[in-house]
Amino acid sequence: MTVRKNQANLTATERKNFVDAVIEVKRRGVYDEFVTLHRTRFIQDMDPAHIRTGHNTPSFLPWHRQYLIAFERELQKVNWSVSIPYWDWTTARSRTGSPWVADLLGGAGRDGDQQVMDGPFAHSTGDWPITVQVDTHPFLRRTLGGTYPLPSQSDVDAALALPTYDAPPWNENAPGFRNTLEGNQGVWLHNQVHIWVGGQMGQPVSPNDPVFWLHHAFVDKLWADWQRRYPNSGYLPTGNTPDAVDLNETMAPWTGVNGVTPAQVLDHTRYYTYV
Ligand SMILES: [Cu+2]
Repeated sequence: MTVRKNQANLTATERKNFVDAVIEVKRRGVYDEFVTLHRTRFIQDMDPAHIRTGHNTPSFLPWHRQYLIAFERELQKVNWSVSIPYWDWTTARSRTGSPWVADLLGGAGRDGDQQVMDGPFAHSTGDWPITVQVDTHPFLRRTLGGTYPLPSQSDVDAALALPTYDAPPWNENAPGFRNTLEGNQGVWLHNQVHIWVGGQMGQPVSPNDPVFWLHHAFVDKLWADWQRRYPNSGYLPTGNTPDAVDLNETMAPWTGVNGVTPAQVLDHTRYYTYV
């Protein structure tokens, strides 16, 4: 059984195993397929010609849950004991503490070009060339900080207090839990964390930074917390919604016979648990 842990509680061995597995998935060429998938999805989600399935839409949470499950499977092909840790940014708020340490993700980028200079994903290691990108920089970039701080526990509590999953118009203007957690309503939550990390994390190619997985694992955990708090509030919409993925509709790119619907991933304990 896969158990996802708070990154702050990983042992030195667990940190090393996670980092080694991420680098091996990159070496196999599979990591960059995940980056490309996210970029393609993100760009299509901004295009009115496509039904959104990953961003600014109800399936934001189940889409990313499935995306993390698929990535975690790749890590476990390398080392069965590895899972995706989560970064609780309501408590781990320092620019220099874990996960921004040399034996996990490395730290902030340097002044000027924002290049990450330490840790396993520094360009100088040779293990982390950025090939799926929006600019010409071949190195991982981060700022860690900026105009606005990381979201706080009270920001999270305000989102968790909303008992309705989502509502019309099912987009970035919708009231409800999903859009508030995504960070389009009121305080920026999930979106603000992308902006705070900066560099590639602020772009459609955000999975280039391995912190993407730790951030989205925490967002996924918050959804799981919300699901436990409101057992009678299910995923919405449930049917006949032309501009959104309904409960039993597949989410691109997981379509066809082996497609994945929101309904199939609502119970995360079929795949992993959080401690
Ligand atoms: Cu995200």
